[in-house]
Amino acid sequence: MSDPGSPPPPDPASSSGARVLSAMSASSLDVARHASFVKRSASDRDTIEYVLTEHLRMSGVYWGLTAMDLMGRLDEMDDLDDIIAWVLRCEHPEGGFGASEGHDRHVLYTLSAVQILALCDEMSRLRRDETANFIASLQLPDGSFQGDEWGEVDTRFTYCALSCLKLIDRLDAVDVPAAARFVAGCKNFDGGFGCVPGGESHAGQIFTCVGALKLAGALETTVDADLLGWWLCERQVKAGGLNGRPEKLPDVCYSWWVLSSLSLCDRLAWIDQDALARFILRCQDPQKGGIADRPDDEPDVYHTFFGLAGLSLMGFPGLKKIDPAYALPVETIRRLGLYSDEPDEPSSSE
Ligand code: GRG
Ligand code: ZN
Repeated sequence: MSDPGSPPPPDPASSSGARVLSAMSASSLDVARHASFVKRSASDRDTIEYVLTEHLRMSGVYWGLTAMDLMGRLDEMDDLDDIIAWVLRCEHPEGGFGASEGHDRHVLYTLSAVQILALCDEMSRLRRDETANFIASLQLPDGSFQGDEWGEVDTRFTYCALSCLKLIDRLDAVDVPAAARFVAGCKNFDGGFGCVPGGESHAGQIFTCVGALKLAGALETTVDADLLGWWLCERQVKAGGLNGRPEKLPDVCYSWWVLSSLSLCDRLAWIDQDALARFILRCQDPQKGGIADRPDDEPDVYHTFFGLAGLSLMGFPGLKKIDPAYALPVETIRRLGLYSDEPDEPSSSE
C-alpha cells in the first residue's frame, strides 16, 4: 500500500492523456458493432436478458440511448417517439417514474426518465411540479433521501434526487444544505464515501457523493481532493482496468465511477489513461459488439455505456464528450443551460 499522505505528482505522460489517446486509432473502437449491439438489445424482446431486466428497464433505456448518442448514432434509433411515449406511460399520476409500466415509482428510475427526456430534447413533456413534489417527499429530516415510499436510505438516492432536480431547474424543492451535510457525514478516514454514515468506501458510492456535492455546490468545502484522488487512482490494477475497492477485480464500469469522480476533483491525470483505454478496448466483443465487464465476458448494455462513458471522459477520438456530474452528453447539459465544469457556487451548504 502506498503512502496516502503523499499524492503522486501529475505524470507528464498521463496528464497529456488526451494527446496519448488521440494517437490511439478511433478504429480500435468498433462503434458500428456497438451500435448494432445496443439496438439489438432494445429490439430482441424474447431473450432471457430482456425479460430479466424489466425491473430496471428505464435505466437500461437511458444507458442504451446515451451510449448511442456518445457514438453520434442516436438518429439510428427509429422508434424514439415510441420510446418517449413508453417513458411517459411509466409516470405515476402524482409524479415520479417506475422502471416499467405499472411498477412503483422510485427516484432512480425518475432520474433515468428525466435523463432520457433531456437527451431527446423532450423536457417539455415532463410534469415538473409533480416530479419535484415526488422527490421532495423522499427527503428525511437529516437531509438524506429514501429511494421510494418504502424507506431505504442511500447516498445513491441523494445523487438521483439532486441531479433530477437540477435537470428540471427545481433544486429549490428540497433542503440542499441538509442534503450536503448528510453526504459529508458519509465521508471516511480514507477520503472516500459509503452509502450511509460508516459505510465502506466504494467507487460507485464515491461517484454519487462527489456528484451530489458538486450539484449542491459543496464539493470543494467537503472533499479532500488529494486524499480522495489518491484512493481513486489506487483503483488501477496492473491490467490497466479499475476496481471499485481494494483487492477486488477490475471492471469496465469503474471506468465511469472512478474517472468521473477524479474528473470532478480535477485529478483525472492521476491515472494511466492510456492503459485504462486499452483495458476497455480489450473488453469489446469482436463478434457481437458491446463491451463486457472484463475481457472475454458477455457484453451488456450497462458495461457498453459505462465503457464508452469512460473513454469519452478521457477524450477518446470519435466520441462525444460526457459531463462527469450528470452522466449525459455535454451538449445536452449545455442545451439545458447547466455547466458542471464551473467552480462551486458560493457555499450553499453553509
Ligand atoms: C446516472 C450514472 C448515474 C447513476 C445513478 C444508481 C446510481 C446513481 C449510482 C450507482 C453507484 C454504484 C453503487 C455503483 C456500483 C455498481 C457496482 C459495480 C456494484 C458492484 O458491487 P460489488 O460489491 O462489486 O458486487 P465489487 O466490484 O466491489 O466486487
Ligand atoms: Zn461492472
